[in-house]
Amino acid sequence: MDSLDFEALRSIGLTTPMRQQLPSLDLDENTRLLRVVEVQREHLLLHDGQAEQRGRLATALVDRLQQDDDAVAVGDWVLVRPDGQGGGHITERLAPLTQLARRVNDGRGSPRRQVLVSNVDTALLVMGLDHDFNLRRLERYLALVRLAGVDALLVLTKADTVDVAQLARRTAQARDCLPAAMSLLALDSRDARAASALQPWVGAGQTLVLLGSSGAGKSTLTNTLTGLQSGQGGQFTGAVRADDSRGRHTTTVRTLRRTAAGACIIDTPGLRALRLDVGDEEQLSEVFGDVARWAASCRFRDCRHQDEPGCAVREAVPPERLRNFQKLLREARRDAMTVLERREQLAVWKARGREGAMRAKAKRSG
Ligand SMILES: Nc1nc2c(ncn2[C@@H]2O[C@H](COP(=O)(O)OP(=O)(O)OP(=O)(O)O)[C@@H](O)[C@H]2O)c(=O)[nH]1
Ligand SMILES: [Mg+2]
Ligand SMILES: [Zn+2]
Repeated sequence: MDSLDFEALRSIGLTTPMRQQLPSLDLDENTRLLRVVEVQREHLLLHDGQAEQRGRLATALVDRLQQDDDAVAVGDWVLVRPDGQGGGHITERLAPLTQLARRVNDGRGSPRRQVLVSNVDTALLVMGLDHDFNLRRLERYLALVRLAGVDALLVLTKADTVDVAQLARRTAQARDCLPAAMSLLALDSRDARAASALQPWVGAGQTLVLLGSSGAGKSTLTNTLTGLQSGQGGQFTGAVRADDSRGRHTTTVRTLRRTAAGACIIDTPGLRALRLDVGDEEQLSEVFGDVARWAASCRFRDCRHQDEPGCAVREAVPPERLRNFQKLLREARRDAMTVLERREQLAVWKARGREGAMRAKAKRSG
């Protein structure tokens, strides 16, 4: 491991807590540490801060992670051994410091956890000030980052397409949805000045992810930050539909790139559906601070703010916001149940397997 070039690795986002995991791992002089910059169907693209190479995941690693509903994602750090053909064999994944994940249906009716990205310092929630503007969706994204413990910032794009009054109105509406400490910017993603506005979050070695619906301007902003043009080494961007500002899902894979200022930025495809991963009431209450505050004034301590008399929350919180809170809460809890149940089920199967093996052994020796 002495052969690792830590300065180069830092330039692709290696942090001290991540580096501290290295001594506890099984390493030899052939092992390399690389960051996953893109996940493709057949292989992964990996980077060490100097050059890109391909790698394939060891089946044992995939299986082991799958047992915990986990998977290697863009932003992860992996240990790689040369495969003798210019590529690498990925044998280990370092424990991620953060993971953004959602629930997706696996086609057989049961929800599965899908890891979107790993090891990001900041999430940029990107939303257009045009028809893309949607506070309920924003609340959903806020819940996503809160559940993952990732700091976030709201970036309202297409500020150039709305008049001053609309800009002020929508900015204020968005502000009301955000936790007090969260920052908000309104900008034109195509404008080079967007890069200076984002300067506090795009320092060297920082990792950011862009999240938001298709057409919001994520790839446009990525290009402004990397200084690359669409198609000329930069991300492809695509026009939105005129009637509803919807994008056409131009970006199809998550890709990590470096910005001109030395940060790592992960551009993602617009999510068609964002179902929350496991969460609890306390985490969601941080996103809906007003609900938690008013709840203290409800007549009943266990008020669900549904039809109870003397409910202060129903009095104070806009009904569509309250409905969204309750919906997100149900979603996060329901999935928490299924994960727990699945874990228990797995433990039972394992125990049965062990008992069976023991009985077979006893039979053989008896
Ligand atoms: N006027 C204006 N146009 C913008 C702005 N941001 C993005 N656009 C345009 O909006 C369209 C969609 O932008 P993209 O960057 O491709 O959107 P995206 O979020 O990457 O979309 P997907 O890859 O489909 O998820 C493009 O035509 C951009 O030029 C902005 O701030 N102002
Ligand atoms: Mg895109
Ligand atoms: Zn209440």
